[in-house]
Amino acid sequence: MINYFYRAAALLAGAHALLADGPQFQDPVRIEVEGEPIAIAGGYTFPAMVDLDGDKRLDLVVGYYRGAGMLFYKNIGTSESPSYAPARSLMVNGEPLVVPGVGP
Ligand SMILES: [Ca+2]
Repeated sequence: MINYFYRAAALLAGAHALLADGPQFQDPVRIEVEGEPIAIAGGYTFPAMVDLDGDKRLDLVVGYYRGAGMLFYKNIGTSESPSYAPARSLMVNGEPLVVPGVGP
């Protein structure tokens, strides 16, 4: 029992050290397009940064729950200082992409 206690204490101490040295985040900022914060009506959004068009600048891709679609915001700035074009729906064979199994 005592050995278990010491092991648990060592694990907690290790977890505390990981938290102290873990990732450091800046304050959140609103991402804007043409001077207005992005607002997506689909709810439960799932943003990701990816170079979707292969121009070596990270774009913003946002999936959303209601409608199960995905929006593409092309980065027209740089990866270090991004600026985004208005959203376009991701399309498949001329139709808006819909993620199966997502949505109400
Ligand atoms: Ca890109």
